Amino acid sequence: MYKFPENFLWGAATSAPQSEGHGSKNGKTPTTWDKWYELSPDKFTPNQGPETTSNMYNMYKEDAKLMSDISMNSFRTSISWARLLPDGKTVNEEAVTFYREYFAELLKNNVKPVINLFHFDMPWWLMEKGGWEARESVDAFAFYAKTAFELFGDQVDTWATFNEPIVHVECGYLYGYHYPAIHDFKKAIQVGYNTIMAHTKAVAAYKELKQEGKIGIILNVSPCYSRGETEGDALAAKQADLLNTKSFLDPVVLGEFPVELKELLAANDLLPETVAGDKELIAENKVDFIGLNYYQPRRVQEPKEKLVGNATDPSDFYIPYIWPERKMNEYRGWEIYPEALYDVAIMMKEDYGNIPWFVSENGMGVAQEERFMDESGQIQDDYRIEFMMDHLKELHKGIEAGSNCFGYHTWTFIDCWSWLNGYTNRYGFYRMDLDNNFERTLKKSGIWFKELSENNGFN
Ligand code: BGP
Repeated sequence: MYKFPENFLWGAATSAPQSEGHGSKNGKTPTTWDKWYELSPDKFTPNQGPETTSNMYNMYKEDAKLMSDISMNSFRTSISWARLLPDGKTVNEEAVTFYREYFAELLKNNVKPVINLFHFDMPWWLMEKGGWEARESVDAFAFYAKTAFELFGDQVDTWATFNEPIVHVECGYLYGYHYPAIHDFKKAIQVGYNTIMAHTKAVAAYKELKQEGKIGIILNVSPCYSRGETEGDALAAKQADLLNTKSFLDPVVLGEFPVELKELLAANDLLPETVAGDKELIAENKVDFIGLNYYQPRRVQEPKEKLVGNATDPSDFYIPYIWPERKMNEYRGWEIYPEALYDVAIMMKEDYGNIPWFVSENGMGVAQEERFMDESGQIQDDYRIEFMMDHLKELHKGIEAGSNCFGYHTWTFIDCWSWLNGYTNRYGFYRMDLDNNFERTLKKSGIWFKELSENNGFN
């Protein structure tokens, strides 16, 4: 029997931009996603923009009941900044009513809300001022965070500032998957730094309010595995770890950036601009907990060509490595490697002071999932049950070894919309039928998850 600690959080995660829908109504102003879809629809899956998603804006009452039906005791979503503060300053009362009723409904169904503030959805008004490149965004975010704490702090006691901040850094400023889709390593580093400062000031605002609760951040970090054949491979893994993992985990948990990261950036003329007092703020405002999203490992090897001059891309430090023994999720194209969850658990214990943490996203995306539907209309997603079991076994091993993990959230509750992929990859415990009024139908994995949560473990 794999038993988990008492009061373990069993649930699922989503985000406002991927689940609420009702995108341009009730006072919400556009985000970069709305605008980008309007300006360049060709970048997106045809006719699958961010306007409707899973329609939770209108269906949250029945959805809270569906969560309770499968014994989810917790649920993470985010607040839409552009809905709550359409111009960055004025509170939208309709948004306040919506979120208060939404959170009340969760609580009524014994589902603890874990609320995140930013899930890739930069308000357009702020993007026009430079987005995360502009220092102004740091204080704008801190104001938004403080407003949210004051408005919902009596309902929410577990807050996260950002979801996977490295994604808006890499995808927006290096790899072209998020707006503004440019390629500029120096700007990417500045965006990452400003994001950490925005996070830090939000944590400071939370602590000043002295609310009874805790605040953290959701990161997608895992140990970097190297091809491991040469000294160059080992160095590549070390640098990948510095740039992707330690660059976020160290300041938020330990209160300072790693010296080696600063040296690496300085040597390549990539150091960001800072403001006097930043260092002290980071040192004083450490998080209470960490959420870690884990889907697949990062495997790297040394670049084929040696760096000449300053780095213009992370590939000057490391390039991806395809492990010949890898097992693939053939329905999504991502590697499946549950063992990394054990390694993550040990990393949190040994390198990060055994800070409380939870798995804030883990899941298996499947394209064209209807092919697994049985005659009764239920998706027989045994592959997803196996995926969760394999990951939970590794997590359990990490907890047995003393890692301070307090929960496991899957991605996701109901099939949802995803960025450039639209509705292609399905992850939910409930199938969503876009052709039939967003009808939700329980999958086999939802039944399994109910038992898992009720037994606080599995055999
Ligand atoms: C995570 C994001 C989510 C979600 C998930 C699945 O990185 O936090 O927002 O999209 O990945 O990814 P995808 O929908 O691309 O399969």
